[in-house]
Amino acid sequence: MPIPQFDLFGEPDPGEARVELPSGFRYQRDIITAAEESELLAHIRELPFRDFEFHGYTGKRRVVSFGWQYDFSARHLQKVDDMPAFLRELRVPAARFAGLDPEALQHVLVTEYSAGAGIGWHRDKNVFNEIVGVSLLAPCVFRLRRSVGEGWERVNVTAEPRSAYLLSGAARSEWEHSIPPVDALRYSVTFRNLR
Ligand SMILES: O=C(O)CCC(=O)C(=O)O
Repeated sequence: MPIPQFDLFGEPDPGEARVELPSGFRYQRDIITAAEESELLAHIRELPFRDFEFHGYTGKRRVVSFGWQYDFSARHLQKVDDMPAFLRELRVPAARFAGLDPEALQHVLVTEYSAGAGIGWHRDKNVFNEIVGVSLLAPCVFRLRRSVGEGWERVNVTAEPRSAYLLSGAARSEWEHSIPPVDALRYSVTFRNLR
């Protein structure tokens, strides 16, 4: 069965069923300018990334956290270095888009996806509440699915560079998300608040 591709800006084809985004999912293009993206990338490239490790498995992506970090081996949150100023600045438009207080977004994860890297199906850990993700550089397919009867209901959204998405409500608690391998370097900056 074809997966609904959510075209956020185009006109629906005549006779085509309108695709419903999961409740609690929001998306907005261009929450920062191209100049701001370039400035951010200059800082991001200097961050102390390490390979993502999950129960002994090393993923293809590299990550760094600030504020708090989820330790997948110990299965708990630990306090880590405070967010650098450039991430606190990005948190302001990200929080405004999501209708949240910037100060409430106490954790940030910066992820580097080299060409060929992606992320498998998952829901974020329950220690976190809402998630606001900002995408930089290459676009990716942001896939969402939830279990319905014997199968899955699926929606795909293109996460464009400089855009933001919000996962809250059912999109956060009922739906899983994943990103298939990207074609070229992409970074995401995901802000989360703690439950
Ligand atoms: O890269 C993204 O936008 C999604 C990241 C994600 O799903 C995660 O780190 O759990």
